[in-house]
Amino acid sequence: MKTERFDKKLFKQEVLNNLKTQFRVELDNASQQQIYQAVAYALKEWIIEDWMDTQKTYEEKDPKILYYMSMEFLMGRALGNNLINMSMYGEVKEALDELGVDLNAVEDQEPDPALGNGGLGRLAACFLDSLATLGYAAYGCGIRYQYGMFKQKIKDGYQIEVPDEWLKNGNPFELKRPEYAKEVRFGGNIRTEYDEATGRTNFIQENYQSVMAVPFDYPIVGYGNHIVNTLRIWDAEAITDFQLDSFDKGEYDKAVEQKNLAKNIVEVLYPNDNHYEGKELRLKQQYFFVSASLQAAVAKYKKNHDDITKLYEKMTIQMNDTHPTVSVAELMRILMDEEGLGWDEAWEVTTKTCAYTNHTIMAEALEKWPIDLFSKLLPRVYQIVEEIDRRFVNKIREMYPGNEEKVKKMAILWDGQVRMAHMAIAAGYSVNGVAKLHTEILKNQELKDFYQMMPEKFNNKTNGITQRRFLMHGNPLLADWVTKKLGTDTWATDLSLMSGLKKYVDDPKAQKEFMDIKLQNKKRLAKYILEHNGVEVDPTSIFDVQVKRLHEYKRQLMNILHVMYLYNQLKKNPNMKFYPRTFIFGAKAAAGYLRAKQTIKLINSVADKVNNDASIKGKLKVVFIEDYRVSNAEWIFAAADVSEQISTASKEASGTGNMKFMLNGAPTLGTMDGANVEIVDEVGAENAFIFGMSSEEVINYENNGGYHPYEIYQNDKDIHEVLDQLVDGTYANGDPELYKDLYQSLLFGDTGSQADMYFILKDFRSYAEAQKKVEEAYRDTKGWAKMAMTNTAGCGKFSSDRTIQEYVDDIWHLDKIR
Ligand code: 26W
Repeated sequence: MKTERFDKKLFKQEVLNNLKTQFRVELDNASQQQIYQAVAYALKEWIIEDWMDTQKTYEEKDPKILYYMSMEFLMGRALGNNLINMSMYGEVKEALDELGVDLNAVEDQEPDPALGNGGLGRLAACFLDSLATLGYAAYGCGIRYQYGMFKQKIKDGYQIEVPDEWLKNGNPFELKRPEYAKEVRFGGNIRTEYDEATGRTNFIQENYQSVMAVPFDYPIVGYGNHIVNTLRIWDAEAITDFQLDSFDKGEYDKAVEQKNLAKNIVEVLYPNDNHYEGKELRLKQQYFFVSASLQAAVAKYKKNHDDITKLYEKMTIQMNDTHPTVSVAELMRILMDEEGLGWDEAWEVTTKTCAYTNHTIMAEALEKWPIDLFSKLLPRVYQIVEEIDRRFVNKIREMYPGNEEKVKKMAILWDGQVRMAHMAIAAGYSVNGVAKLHTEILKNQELKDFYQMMPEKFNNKTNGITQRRFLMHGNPLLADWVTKKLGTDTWATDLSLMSGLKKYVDDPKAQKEFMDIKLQNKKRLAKYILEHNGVEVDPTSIFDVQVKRLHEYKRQLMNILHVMYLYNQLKKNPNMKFYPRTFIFGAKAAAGYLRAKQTIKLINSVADKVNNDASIKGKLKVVFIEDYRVSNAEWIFAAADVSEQISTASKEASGTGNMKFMLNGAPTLGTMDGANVEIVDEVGAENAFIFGMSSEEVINYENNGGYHPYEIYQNDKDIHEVLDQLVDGTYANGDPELYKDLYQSLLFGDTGSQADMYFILKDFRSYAEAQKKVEEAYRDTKGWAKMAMTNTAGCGKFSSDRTIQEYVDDIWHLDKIR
């Protein structure tokens, strides 16, 4: 079907054909959704050819394969991205224009595949894009959740969670692969049996329940290279070799249980970000996709190789945070129980195969499974964990004789829990953080003991983002401008070329062009906001944006308190010097995270009041964008003037939104946290607005105490006023209770937690000052243009292509395919 060159006539024909064969409609009476499906299926025909060729090449060349194991892949829409990566976007747009169809409207019909929460899931998606683009053989391995990240509705200012039925209309891009289905077993007991013939002990799982894991493959299209990799996500089906109407009660119960297990296991993505809840179903999900993926990977290896002890030469496993770290024990199980290796051999293979990435230092994010639960659900795997722990503890004692403190701090099994990170570090051949500062904190604080014991394992891989989605697709005007200025479009695969823009930062004509594009993008977003929020915003005001998951450490609360402070000033002094400002928020709160939800309500209440107060003449607007997700994020980044990256220093491992803003020409207003530090390294402190405590200062307070927010409240009358407004009904229709918890948390803390744990009051003044500097800088039109352009020009380092190349060079050692 595919011709080397795009054939417009053929493409149009296919779209029309698909409408007929799929829906029995002509173009004229097809719905937008039907047209989307028809276009996507037409595109798939082109992709399939490359997909098959790629897989054939892999078969022939036998490269080492990466398995990127992740509970989350926050992919975002595929249609536009695939068109861009296949260099077909313009031509398909033209073809559709000729049919009287608007490609943008068609793209808008695709549900956002949102099989992820936030940073970690979106990073996985960017990595897949870069792996295919750079020509490395890789599988993403995950779960095909029936419901992805919930859709957020705002009602009366409150967040309402609505199920995300992303598969409702089917998914044109996916391919079911029942031929690769794998059985996954849970529970029961382990019977040991001595095998005279082999002289080995066999471990036999009995009375277990099982599900069939059935993979669905998604094409991951590389940019401009005809390479198509695979995201393999697993669905669950019941194994019922008995009848549901069986008269045998035991069989009947079991059949029903297994049906329920299959249904429940892939039902929904846990919407928690950075917060662990010891839910049994979550552990089931983890083992389910890990076991299926590893069984498939080992089977694939064995098809072409005889020596299982050389497995690590042909595959490597990257564990995306602790969520898939049961991989370590499961690989041991497969190697020993199914492939017949002894412990030492299996351990050697496993420890040369598995590597671990840490994405957070938040204590509440650490996964520690109760031993009870773990051992009941995964009896054989647990035996293996026990043995891994026993040997690891021996090693600790060997290295630190008599130092039981070390054992307590580092053992895998401790205090009735399985500490997943400890197992990953003990077994992994690489342990990496996701930004320089984060890795240093891991080495010197959080994982200090492990670092001292095994320093060779630790390394940093600063995160990155794909410029294909976040510039080419999200900001086509700027993308074209960059190409014109650089005289080449090869920045698409080599973002370091952006530094070539530096020579234009003082050029008045280039400055004007750049800021005109920003204005166009702000108008596009203003239109979206009007349509979705009913709020009119001024595209010439400063668009000051904070979009990310809602979490206390990210300090959206500090941002909105500062807005309240500005509003107080404006009210008292309506003629004060004030550059019009639009504060834009977008954030989902985990469904059970009350304080986060109160913060959303507060933002919306402030928005309500401020936006409707005629006395401030529209100088200040606040917008909460409903249902922040990958698709609207692309527009938001493109339209931002200011990038709010204001986490308490040391808490944000890296951040990746910060890089997307930078790419799109928005300077960072932030703390010296995560990758902000490296952004400042690249652009220079004069092209960012940095404020607040350093990570050392924060950690010092945390370790030694001495922080008293109440004193700040007493001594700073502006802060005092703002905090009092939380409990005097100003933003709560007179209800003093509504924000009482927020107020209390800042001044008094609650049981078990410090007051103002994230140092909002401590950093407030320096934040307000930095905000003042933003305003001054923005008044200087030329200076601002220069600063914005310097950010775009300086973003080269933050391509996920660079990140992936570093993983390949230092950790994975993959073979490049051409
Ligand atoms: C078990 C609950 C849970 C769920 C998600 C714990 C932890 C997570 C993730 C690790 C949270 C996450 O997305 N972390 C983010 O990872 C990004 C990619 O490395 C970083 O840029 C962010 O700073 C980090 O918060």
